[in-house]
Amino acid sequence: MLANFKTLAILAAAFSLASAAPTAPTACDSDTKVPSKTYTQPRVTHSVVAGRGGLKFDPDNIVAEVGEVVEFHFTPRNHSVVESSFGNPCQPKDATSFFSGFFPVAEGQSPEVFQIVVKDKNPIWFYCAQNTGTHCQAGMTGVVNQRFDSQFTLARHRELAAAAKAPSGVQYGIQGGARIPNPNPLSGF
Ligand SMILES: [Cu+2]
Repeated sequence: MLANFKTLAILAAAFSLASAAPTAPTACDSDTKVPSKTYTQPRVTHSVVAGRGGLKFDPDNIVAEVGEVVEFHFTPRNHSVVESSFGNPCQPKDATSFFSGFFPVAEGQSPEVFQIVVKDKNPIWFYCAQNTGTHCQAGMTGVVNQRFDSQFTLARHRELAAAAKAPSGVQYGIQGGARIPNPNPLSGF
């Protein structure tokens, strides 16, 4: 049932994209053609492993250029990643904050990853919203593009997280990134 709905949604999306194009194919063509994506160059990808070595992200302090990808991998037991803000470490920054959903994993790593694209050079703060064990408060936070010459450091952020009230917040659904099959499942962790 769900698969049927998904198929319909994909077909509907494909058809509406095709219809909007200046050289719209016929309805017949849209049954067999999928809109293509063109990338001018491969994207640099920064891998981050949630839960490797304890309740933390590894690495937890990432420097990335605009347009690059940060790809979250998930190890046991049930982590997530949510975008927060410097001063409020265990809550979504706002309604648009990315949220990966949870990744229950028994061993190894999840067959899925969550990718975000760095849109600008502003710091991106993030945390794990698992409330069993209060992961965020325990230090499971991180940052992309911390301002190293400012007082807004990951160390200070983590002090604020330790003092943050539980429960940590989540979004209503997965958003702000792509939850996709792990493109590199044999990467050794
Ligand atoms: Cu966690």
